[in-house]
Formats: sequence, structure tokens, C-alpha cells
Amino acid sequence: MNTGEQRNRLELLKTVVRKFDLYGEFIDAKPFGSGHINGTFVSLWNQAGTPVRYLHQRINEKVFLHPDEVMDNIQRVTSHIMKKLELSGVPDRSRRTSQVVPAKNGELWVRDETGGWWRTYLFIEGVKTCELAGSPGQARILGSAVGKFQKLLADLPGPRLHESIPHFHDMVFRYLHFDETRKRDVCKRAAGSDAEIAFMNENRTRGEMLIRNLMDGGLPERICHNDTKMNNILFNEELTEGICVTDLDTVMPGTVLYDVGDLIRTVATRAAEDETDLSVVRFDTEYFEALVDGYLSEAACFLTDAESALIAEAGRYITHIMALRFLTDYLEGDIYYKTGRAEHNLDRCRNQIALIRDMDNQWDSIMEILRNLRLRYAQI
Ligand code: GN1
Ligand code: MG
Repeated sequence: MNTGEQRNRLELLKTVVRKFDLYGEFIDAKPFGSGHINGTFVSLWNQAGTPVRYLHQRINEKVFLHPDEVMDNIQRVTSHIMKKLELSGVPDRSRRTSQVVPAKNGELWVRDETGGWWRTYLFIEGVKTCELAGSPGQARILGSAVGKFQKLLADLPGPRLHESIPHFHDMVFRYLHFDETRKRDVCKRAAGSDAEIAFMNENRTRGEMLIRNLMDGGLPERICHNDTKMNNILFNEELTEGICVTDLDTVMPGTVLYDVGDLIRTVATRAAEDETDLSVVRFDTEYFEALVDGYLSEAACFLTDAESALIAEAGRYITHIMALRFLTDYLEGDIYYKTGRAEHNLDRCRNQIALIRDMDNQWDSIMEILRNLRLRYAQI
């Protein structure tokens, strides 16, 4: 989204914001955050002398074809988490899960005059996000935050959640889309991405391992967040505690391994996903160990053996699917991800491939670390 588009959206937000069940005097709203998909804004209100903020998002309906189903999933998941936090007497609960503010008419969204879908959340104050983990201690906190999130949702009553984006982490489907895109080559970009295309072709069989396991029942279907890159996890200001896992659009059925995989992809490295100096894109086994340790401290009690055995593979899988998605979007003409420069998606793809190559170079040590952690948690 460029600045002009952002300004238009801000104007649209101002036309709908009062339709949400908010009170007080609206002061102002401005863009917020760094997500690739939705437009996010924060508003400021004066509620009898107290300044109060709210978070608003215009849902990207090219990506989420059924925003009502997305909101239904989010409402079910967040109210279940809140109920469990209440039952166990957890203090400061309103900061520990996203909470939807409905519209005055009771719906979970408001439509603007162009048909756009808007939603509002309570703004969680006093939190920080990190683009990179600053220490193994932080990696451990991130791992346990995601493990805890999964544990809280393990007993969500039916029916099955909606698939907000069908086949989202399905590598077989992503490869089919990639094959078609590469053949069509509408932007004539395939010739300049030979090496990346070759990587995808060489890695296909291994890359499909997780989804095939899920499809044939080797891995159980559970509720999965599907977007646990580290900047979707809110820390307290001192960075000593994970407060809340946010960005719940893609919460849907899947394998929980997708979530630990996305954490591994974003936490066990010192480089951002679009770093172009590939010499610094390294897989850090110390952070990996701390992260998986934190994750298993919460998740070991419900994971099957088949699941815990594939934790490292999940890190490789999600990094691979991201490389594939970035490359496909580059070949398609950058229609999905927000990009900040020409070749941004190709840079992201190269970065993720570099991370996979470094994982592969250290694969024996990675598996040794995982084996030891699994043994330790099996004995507890
Ligand atoms: C997108 O919206 P954001 O930035 O949280 C994407 C994720 C990717 C991520 C890569 C719905 O997430 O799958 O992992 O970018 N979300 C969707 O940074 O496609
Ligand atoms: Mg997202």
C-alpha cells in the first residue's frame, strides 16, 4: 500500500469508526504496524478525560475472501482464551488476548462506503514487539508463548473452524500454483530467477513431507495460528514475558508444527527476512535450542511423538514455503505481498533459501539438539 492509498483508507476509517461500539470523543487516527497484508491504524479517544486507544484494520478481502468467517474464527478463539484465563484467575487478562470490539449493530465488522470490511480491537498497551530476537532468553519466551497459545486452544469446542485461506500452508498446492505461474511467466521474470526456480525443483519432494503426513493422518489436525512470525508476539516492555499472540486472521485447522516452524524461521536467525546481505543470513542453533526448549515446556504435554520428531523439519518447511510464496509472487508481478522496492520479493526468496541452506549445513547438530530436548521433556 502506498502513502496515497493509506491516506484514502484513513479517510474511510474516519467515516466508519463511530459505527463501532466505542464511546467518548474521537481525536485522531494514524497508520500503525508493519504487516504485509491488512491496513492497520490506531485511533485515539478522549473518554471523560482519559486517553484511550483502539486498533482498527481494514481486512484485505483479496486475501481473505470471507471476512465474516475470519471474524467468526477470531471471536470464537479469543473468547475461549478469555474464558480459560478467567477460570484460572490469570491477572491482567485483558492484555493477554486480542479482544474484538463489535459494531453498534452487534456485527463483528463495519462495511465502509466502498464495500471494505473494518474491524476494531482493544489496543493492548504497554507491550513491545521485536523484529529479531535479542537473546536466547527471548527466544525461549517466544517458544513458550506459542506453546501456551496452542495449549489454551487444544480444547476449543466444535464445530471445526473455517479455513480462512484454503490450502494456506499446503506445499503441494503452493507448488501447483508456482508451476502454473512459472509457465505463464506474465512479467518475463523467470529467466532472471533461474537459480531460485532450480532450488524449488530440487527441493520439492522433501518440501512436501509435512503436508503429506497431515493428509494421511500421521499428524493430528489441531488449531493452528499460521502466522507466528516473531513480530506477532507481544512482549511486556521489559522483554521478560510473552503477553499475547496477535494477528489471528489465519487461525484455522492445520498442524501445530506450522506455528513452531514459523517461529524457528524468524527467531533462529540474526537477519530480517528481506536482508540482502546473504552472508549474515545464518541459522543460529543456540536460539533454536532455546526456542524449542521454551516451546516444549508448554507443548510437550499434548504433542504426539510424530509431532515432536518433526519440529526441526517444520522450521525448514515454513522457510521453504515462504521462499516459494515470495518467488511465486515475484513471478506473478508482486500482487500479494506489500513490496517496498523492485525485486523485494525476489530478495526475500533468496534470503529464505540462504537460511534453508545454512540449516541443511548444520542439520546433524540441529537434530541432535532436538533429540536431547525431546528426551528431557519425555522424562518430565
Ligand atoms: C504475511 O500480514 P503478515 O505480515 O503478518 C503472511 C504470512 C507470512 C508473512 C511473511 C495472510 O503476514 O503468511 O509468513 O507475511 N500472511 C498472509 O512476513 O499471507
Ligand atoms: Mg498476518
